[in-house]
Order: sequence, then structure tokens, then C-alpha cells
Amino acid sequence: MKERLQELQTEALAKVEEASSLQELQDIRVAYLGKKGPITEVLRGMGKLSKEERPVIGDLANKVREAIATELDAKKANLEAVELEKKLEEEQIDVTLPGRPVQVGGPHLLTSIVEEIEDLFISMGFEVREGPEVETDYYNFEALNLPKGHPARDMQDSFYITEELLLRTHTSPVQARTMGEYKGSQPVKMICPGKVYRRDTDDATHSHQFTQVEGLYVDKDVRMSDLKGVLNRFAKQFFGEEREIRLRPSFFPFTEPSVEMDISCKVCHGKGCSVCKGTGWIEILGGGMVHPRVLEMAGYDPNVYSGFAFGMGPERIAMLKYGVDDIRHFYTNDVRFLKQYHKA
Ligand code: 2NL
Repeated sequence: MKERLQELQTEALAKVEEASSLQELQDIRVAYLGKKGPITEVLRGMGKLSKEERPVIGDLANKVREAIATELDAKKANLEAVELEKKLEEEQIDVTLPGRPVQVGGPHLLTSIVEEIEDLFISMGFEVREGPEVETDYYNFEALNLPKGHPARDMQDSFYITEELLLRTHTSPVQARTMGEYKGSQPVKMICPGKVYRRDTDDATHSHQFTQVEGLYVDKDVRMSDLKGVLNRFAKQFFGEEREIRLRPSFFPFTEPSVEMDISCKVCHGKGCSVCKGTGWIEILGGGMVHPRVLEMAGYDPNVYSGFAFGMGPERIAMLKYGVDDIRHFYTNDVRFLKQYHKA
């Protein structure tokens, strides 16, 4: 029996030595140390032994068992280390490889233009105010001297939601609301940028939705010369100090008198070319002195207060500044178009 146990140990240790995978080790463990293994079998046959032999064989069997188990554990640790080494080798990463470029966006051209306009007027003491895009008939029309039946408020030209609610057709209602809040108690000096809506068929120069920035300055003693000074500063800072402005008489229902402002053409400097259609001047915006009826309806006494107002379309301004030939570029969002105007 002694010899049988020693044989088993030699045989098992040789197999452990040869094993090259964890699965093989597990098989050896089951084969030699398992319940149906040869060592268990030897121990089971101990009943036939003499009293003196029994502890000696039992002791030896345990030692053999331990020796095999120890070798199995050592080999297992060894194989695991080899396997980890192999895995690390295979999964090696090159930390010096350049990273994949990340696509970053930037502000939309219109956003940049509106922010540039805002900054210029903020520097002249105007505050920026926003208001609802769904407006009441009162603030969009009535309060701006466009009473019911006025030709400029044709149902065909606006998106009506109900009899009394519509998508605003200009940002002036934000100004009418602000004056209405103050009710003649303090001056107003504000601009209001935002989206406006008109029922129009979209083409290269028309859009059913576009952007507007309107300005309003109401105080005692505000004159047309104040309007001219503010707009001149705006035009030169926005388009370049070499540009000139001129005001022409015009008409709007909410201003009296009304004007339109042109800037000198930067291509021909007033001589006339295709950009300015031979006139030397390019129309930029409209404005005028706030109509006394508009002041009155908002609670400002037109005998005490006067004001100027103006409105411009940032799409048109961006088109002039960058030579964009189709207003639809602002909404179709072709990234090749948009990317051209990212500063960084
Ligand atoms: C244009 C012309 C204009 C106004 C907007 C205005 C607002 C109030 C009172 C009086 Cl609360 N006027 N706004 C005045 C004249 C012209 O816009 O061509 N916009 C794109």
C-alpha cells in the first residue's frame, strides 16, 4: 500500500508538471483527489489493515494528498500568472497614438449676428428684453396704431391661432408690453431680438419665419437727431468706420415721421454697382419717431414724452455682411454652410 501511494504521488506530480491549462489541472485534481479517486480508494481499503499499519498508512495518505494539492495550487497560480501576462500582452494599448478628432459645434451665424447687435446697443445703454411669440391681437396690432380693418393687418399675411391670438409678426409687441408695464412712470431704452412669423411663400429673399431686432427709446426730449446718432454709431461699428449712412422719408403706421436708413456701398463707395443696384446705397433698416397714439395707448403723455423706434432683420444684415445669397441657408442647416462662420 505504501508503494501504491508513493506511485500515485509520483504519477500525479508528473502530470501536474506537464499540465499546460487550468482545465487540465482541474481534471487532475478530480482524478487523484476526488471522491472516486485512487487515494480515496486506498483509504477505504484501510479496514483490512492491522492496528499498527493503519495510522502509518493514514498519515502517508494524507501527506500524499497534501503534496499533490500543494503542487496543484502552485501550478494553478503559475498558469494564471502566465495567462494574465499573455492577456496583457495581447491587449496592449499604445498611449502615444493620436486621439480621434472630436466634432465640435459653434454658434449659428444668426446667433452671432444677434449677439453682436445686442452688444453694440448694450454699450449705448439699451437693455435687452424678450417676450412671447404667441401674441394677442391687441399687443401685436392694436397697441401699435394698427386698428381692426387696417390694410397692414390682413388676415392673409399672419398666422392666426384664434380670433384674438396669433404668431407675432414683429417684435414691437414686446416694446408695447414694456411701455404698458411702466405706464409713463419712467423712460424706456430697450432692444428686443426674437423670432417673428409672416404667412409668406419661402424663396431666396422671403421666409415665413425670420428674426427681428427692434429698438425703442422713450424719454423727455428724444429727437430724430438722437435716432440718427445712435443708428450712425451702430452702422459704423457693425459694418466699418468708413461707411456712411443716410435717412430717407418712409412710412410705418407706428412711427411719424418715418425713415429708412441706407449705408454706403462698400464695393463701389457710392459710385453704383451690382451689389447696390447702381444707387451707391444699401437699405439696412426702418425707424422713426414713435407715433403719439402709440405713446398714449401705453400710458405715456405725448406732450411730455417722445421717442424713437427702429427695426432691422438680422438675416438681411448677415446676408449683406457675408454675401449670403439665399435666406433659406439660415434654416436648412447644411453644416458646410454653418461651419464657414465658426470663429474658432
Ligand atoms: C423694419 C422696420 C420698424 C418700428 C419698427 C416700433 C415699435 C414701437 C413703436 C414704434 Cl413699440 N415703432 N418699431 C418702427 C419703425 C420701423 O421696423 O423694416 N423692420 C425690419
